[in-house]
Amino acid sequence: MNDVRKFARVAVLGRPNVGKSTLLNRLLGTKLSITAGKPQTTRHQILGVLTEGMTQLAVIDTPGIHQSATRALNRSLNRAARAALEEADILVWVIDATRFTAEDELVAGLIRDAGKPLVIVLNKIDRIPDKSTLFPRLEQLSKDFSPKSIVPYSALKERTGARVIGELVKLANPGEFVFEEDDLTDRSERFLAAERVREQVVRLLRDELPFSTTVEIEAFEREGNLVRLRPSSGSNVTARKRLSLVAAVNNSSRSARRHV
Ligand SMILES: Nc1nc2c(ncn2[C@@H]2O[C@H](COP(=O)(O)OP(=O)(O)OP(=O)(O)O)[C@@H](O)[C@H]2O)c(=O)[nH]1
Ligand SMILES: [Mg+2]
Repeated sequence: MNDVRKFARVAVLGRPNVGKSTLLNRLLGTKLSITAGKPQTTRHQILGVLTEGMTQLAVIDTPGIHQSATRALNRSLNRAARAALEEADILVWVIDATRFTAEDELVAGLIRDAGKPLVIVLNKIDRIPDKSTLFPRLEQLSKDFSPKSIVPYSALKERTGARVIGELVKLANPGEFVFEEDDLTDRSERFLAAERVREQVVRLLRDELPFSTTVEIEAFEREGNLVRLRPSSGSNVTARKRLSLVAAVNNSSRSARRHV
């Protein structure tokens, strides 16, 4: 069996802000998806490719599934998450161990209906002082959702995603690799650069930031190891806020540039 290649599409799902993108980065061992302490940071499906020996996992980070789907942007975020769920062979449901909300219930319903192999990651356990309180939670989740496994985890504190990867490798079915073994993502450097700038903008401006802010890279030039970016931001903001947004984009591009 060890010389048979395996491939699986994995969707990372959950309500906003539970740590899905932080988990994806941990699984890949590198920063691909942007993270922030603000809900709805992830705006698109972000594919990370993880090739471990004979197994390739195409792991898709998704926007948090949420209830207030009245705005067009909100609806499109939910659509992106549902599409990933439909295409996946395996589901990873990320739950924040400190809080289970009505939005978690919403995700729970979708996951139950999908009836796909499920790994539950009970994340942020570093914030639970008495770990023994987790046992009844684990038992209840196991009873309610019959997951293949539940991994109590801290995407922030643990160095690797090895335990989660181990569970996913076990669940992958035989199949040819879809990506090259050294592929990390199907996203362009330009997209990733725009995301890094948006991450800095979200982190710097937090509540001041209009919900619909986008970042575009107008110019992307390589000079040896240096990447020169000209980012711009679009959103409906007042002149005063626009000034701080422009300043944040400029600062952000400086700090994002170091990471691209
Ligand atoms: N304490 C703690 N914080 C965490 C952990 N994992 C993630 N976080 C933090 O939780 C916040 C949200 O993390 P993200 O990875 O951006 O969450 P997300 O689920 O991708 O959020 P959306 O993209 O908005 O749906 C960030 O401030 C992370 O640093 C964890 O295990 N412990
Ligand atoms: Mg995210």
